[in-house]
Amino acid sequence: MTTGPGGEPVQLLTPRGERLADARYDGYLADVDGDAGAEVLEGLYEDLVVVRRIDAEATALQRQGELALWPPFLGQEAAQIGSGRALREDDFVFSSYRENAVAYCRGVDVGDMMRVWRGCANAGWDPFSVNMAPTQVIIGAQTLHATGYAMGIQFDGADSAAITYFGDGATSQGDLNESMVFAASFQAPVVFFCQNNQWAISEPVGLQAHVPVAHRAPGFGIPSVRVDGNDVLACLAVTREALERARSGNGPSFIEAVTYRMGPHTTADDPTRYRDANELEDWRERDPISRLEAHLDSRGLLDEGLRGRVRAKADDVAARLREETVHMPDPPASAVFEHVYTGPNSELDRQRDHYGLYLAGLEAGHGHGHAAAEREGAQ
Ligand SMILES: Cc1ncc(C[n+]2csc(CCOP(=O)(O)OP(=O)(O)O)c2C)c(N)n1
Ligand SMILES: [Mg+2]
Repeated sequence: MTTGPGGEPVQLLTPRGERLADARYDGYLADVDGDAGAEVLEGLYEDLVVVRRIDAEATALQRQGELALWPPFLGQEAAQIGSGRALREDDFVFSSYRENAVAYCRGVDVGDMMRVWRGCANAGWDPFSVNMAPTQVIIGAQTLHATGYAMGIQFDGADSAAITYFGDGATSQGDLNESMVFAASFQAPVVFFCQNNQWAISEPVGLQAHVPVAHRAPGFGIPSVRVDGNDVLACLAVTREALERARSGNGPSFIEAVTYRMGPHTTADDPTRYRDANELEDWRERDPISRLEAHLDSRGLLDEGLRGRVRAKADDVAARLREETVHMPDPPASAVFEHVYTGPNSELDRQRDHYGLYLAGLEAGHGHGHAAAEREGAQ
């Protein structure tokens, strides 16, 4: 397992914005340290601010009744932007529900991002137009899909890679452990990216992992690294290294990005019931955006021009997100029966007919749609 010099997570930007030299990872930040570095840093800053705004707007839309649910990623922006911006267009992402900032990096339209959370679609975007699979809610399942896809890349003889995102809680799932066995056995070009945000709903990570979760991967024969997940440059560098390993035929890698979920698990959760407010304050001091701002400032780059440009972009994206969400047409109720199986299925047909009768009963104004459907069903 790779860590920083004192055994702590790899850090290239301190919370005060100082850039730390690193013999191993500086080579992966040649663009950041080079002549066009200012542009790269400003791009990362814009991304962080824009995705935080997407998250805030979606949270507000849920509170206003326009979304059914939203899983905030507040505090996890650097882990997602750093890794997301390390990817190539032909790589493929398999994420959980929380990686909407990665979806932004892939070019997912912000309206499409909201489709599932408004209850309008099972998958919000076309996975093949952005090379990112639909949102996965079954904890850890996407890691199997990523490993299978990576084995496909090998069969094709291509040099792209798969990356899978999951949480600390997912590391206890069989699916992830099985994925790591396969990935190691076949040296599949897959990157396992764990966002350790310290909590699996109300369960603290310490309960299920008495040692850092990154310790587990070497037992499978997979090299791992623990990185400061609130440091966008460190996340970018370690993901670039892992992708390079995958592309050059050297197999899978495991990244544990140590970060913190500043908000609730989802908008249906109240974290004040199970966690200490002091913990939140401690992590606020490690905020990923303030850290990059401090660094930009130290390089004389954080002027009103940059702030204004970034704010205008965030305003524009948020306005588009809201506009597209509130005008999203409701699908017909019968759409829930579509795409369940690839072919006809008699049980599904029976349920569809039953539901049709129920709706017809309601429309006829009996107010007993269910009873009418039951009677029909019994005949
Ligand atoms: C197989 C499975 N078991 C349980 C759940 C319920 N569940 C939803 S989110 C969650 C916690 C996941 O925590 P973690 O992996 O740390 O991801 P995070 O939500 O913190 O990003 C659980 C147990 C589920 N969705 N799928
Ligand atoms: Mg978690």
